[in-house]
Amino acid sequence: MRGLVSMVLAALLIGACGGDAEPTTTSSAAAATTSQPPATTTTVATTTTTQAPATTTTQPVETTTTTTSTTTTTTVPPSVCPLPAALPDGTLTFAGGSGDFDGDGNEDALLTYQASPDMWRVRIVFADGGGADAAIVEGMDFSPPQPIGGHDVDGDGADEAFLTVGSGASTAEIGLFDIATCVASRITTGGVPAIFPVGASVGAVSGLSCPEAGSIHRNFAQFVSEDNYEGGFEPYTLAGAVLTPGFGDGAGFTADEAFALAVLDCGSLALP
Ligand SMILES: [Ca+2]
Ligand SMILES: [Ca+2]
Repeated sequence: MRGLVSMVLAALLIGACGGDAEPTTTSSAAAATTSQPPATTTTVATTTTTQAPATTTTQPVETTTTTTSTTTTTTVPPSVCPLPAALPDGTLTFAGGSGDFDGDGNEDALLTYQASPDMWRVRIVFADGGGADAAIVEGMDFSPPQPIGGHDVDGDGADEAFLTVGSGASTAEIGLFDIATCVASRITTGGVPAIFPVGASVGAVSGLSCPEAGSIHRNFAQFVSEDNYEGGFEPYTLAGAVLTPGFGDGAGFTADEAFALAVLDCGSLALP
């Protein structure tokens, strides 16, 4: 009996072990097959999307290069005033004045010349070629007009032209020209050409000063008694080619103070 029971137990044990071994082999084979396909699909998708944006960024750069080349073409034509006719040989000419009359930063030449026995003219020759030319109304031949130079009276960046337009016994008379768009115009006040005498005689003293940008002062003093002069200044404001007088002030001067007024005091300008 005991021998039969142990034989049955042994047979049962062998049967149990053989049944357990088979399921293990099937589950490992199935897991390996499912993990492979997803890995292949994701790699293809990523490579296709990164290439498309790269192509779109290259095109706008090419369009900007075309616009820059068009801007360079506009700087080529310069605006130059026509150069007045050359002066005939032997023309009586006074040269030596200069200033920046068109405000381009370059010194231009200022000269006066006798156009006919009773007519003098002023000429500006710009540094970049071209010029402006105008008649001097005084036109006297015994005291020829002479160039002084340029000073920016109204502070617009371009000099006004100063020249002598005549002379008294002991004074020089100064006239001014405004130069705008290739044209020189005599600066006027009260509808007539402005004239500023500079000098001193025994009884009277007069001068011209440019104390600040935008104004010009006529200074004057008259003899009253020994070492006693009375005078003052009259300010003018320049707009275009017109000087408008403002409110001046009076003062008493000693003889030394009065004679110190008898100068041209506008920047670096000096009487010829
Ligand atoms: Ca100039
Ligand atoms: Ca000016």
